[in-house]
Amino acid sequence: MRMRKSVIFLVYLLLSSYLNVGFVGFSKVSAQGNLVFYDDFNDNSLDTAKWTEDMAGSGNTYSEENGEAHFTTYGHRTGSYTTEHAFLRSEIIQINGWDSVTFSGRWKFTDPGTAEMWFRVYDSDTGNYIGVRYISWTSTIAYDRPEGTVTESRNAPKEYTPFKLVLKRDGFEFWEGGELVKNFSTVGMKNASHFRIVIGGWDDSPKKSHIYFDRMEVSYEPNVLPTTVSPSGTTSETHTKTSPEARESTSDSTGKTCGPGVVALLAALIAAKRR
Ligand SMILES: [Ca+2]
Ligand SMILES: [Ca+2]
Repeated sequence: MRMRKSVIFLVYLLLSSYLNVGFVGFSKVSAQGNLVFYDDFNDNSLDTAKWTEDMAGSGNTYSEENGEAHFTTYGHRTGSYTTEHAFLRSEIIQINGWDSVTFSGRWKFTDPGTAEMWFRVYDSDTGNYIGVRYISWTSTIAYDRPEGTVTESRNAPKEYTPFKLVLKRDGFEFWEGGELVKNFSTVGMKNASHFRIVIGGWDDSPKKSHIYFDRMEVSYEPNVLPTTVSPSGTTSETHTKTSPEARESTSDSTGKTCGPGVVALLAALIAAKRR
């Protein structure tokens, strides 16, 4: 009878030991970024909590239809985008303690020829911005940053193409069609925490152009580096950023805390046998 109780207790120990391992296994750190802004434009009505229309000059319009954001631009030969454009300006997107921020979406410029298609990210506190513009009449792409604009030869996508702009503390990357197109250094946005994005375009020639955006998304990777103060008083970072794989192996090694449990189980078994 005493032996049976011991066996039941051992089974209990065994089960709790395995359950413990199971729970440790589930506590892996997510490798996903944190989504802070999203619009798929699918309800064919502008979400005015997320966007403000900014139209200048007759013939410049925005419409949300067919599940996409559609801009029509038309110019009046003023020579300045400030008086002829079709933009959507986002709400302020607040992100504190970021390691990187990713601004992504899909875009197309179905009749490039006389307009500029814009994607721009502002730091609303300083007015600094980074962004990408397709200047269709010269078949160039312009990368804007506080340190100056750089242009290169590149054609705007006529079919929907995914793009993203990844902001880091010391630069930004422009990706299109899943490929890294450009990598820039810039420190003008490194302290930004209130972001505003601008999508749309402008045209100087009296000809209608059509620009489309869809599935706009903003997500970020948090800066999770813990800091400690050493005896000398200097602050140092104790951890380098871990990859998902490294986190997993850390988690697995934590899982091995079941080791002492198994040892205790064996000791209890031996003790029970002796009885
Ligand atoms: Ca909508
Ligand atoms: Ca859509």
